Amino acid sequence: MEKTLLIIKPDAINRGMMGNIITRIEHKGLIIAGIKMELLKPEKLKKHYAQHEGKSFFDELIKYMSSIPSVLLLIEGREAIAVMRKLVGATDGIRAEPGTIRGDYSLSTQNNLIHASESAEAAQKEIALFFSKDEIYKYKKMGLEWIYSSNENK
Ligand code: FUP
Repeated sequence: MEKTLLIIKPDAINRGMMGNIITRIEHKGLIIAGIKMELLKPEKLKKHYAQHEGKSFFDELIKYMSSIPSVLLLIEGREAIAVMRKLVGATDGIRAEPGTIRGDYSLSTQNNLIHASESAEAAQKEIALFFSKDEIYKYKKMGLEWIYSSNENK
């Protein structure tokens, strides 16, 4: 099973979307292996968004992301990284497909509600940045036999 890192961002918290977003993830059948609220510090955010350092939107992005707490999720499932990227949709809410989280609820590139790791390498780095070992739970979730076939579950 693959793991991916999600951030429910400050705009989603302020707009009361936290529950809705978590419900979509649960209804898809993904497992929540870690969940916490954290006021993300600029230093940590600068590491997370290092690839965007120097771009015109960078300072504003760090300011917005550190303005109020976010909710961090560690999600597990078959091809969880690709599945979550699809559920999240394109970066700009205006271009994101209807049915995706951003496509349904965002009209912005910055205020786009949620982050999901873009690759296995990014997921590994981001999980290590945001979760300590004792915040990650391994448990047998009931009902997985209804989510996956017996082949897929192996
Ligand atoms: P995504 O992987 O879809 O979250 O998008 P990116 O990694 O390209 O961008 C990360 C974040 O930077 C976005 F979620 C919002 C912010 N951003 C802007 O504010 N303006 C831009 O033009 C591009 C990205």
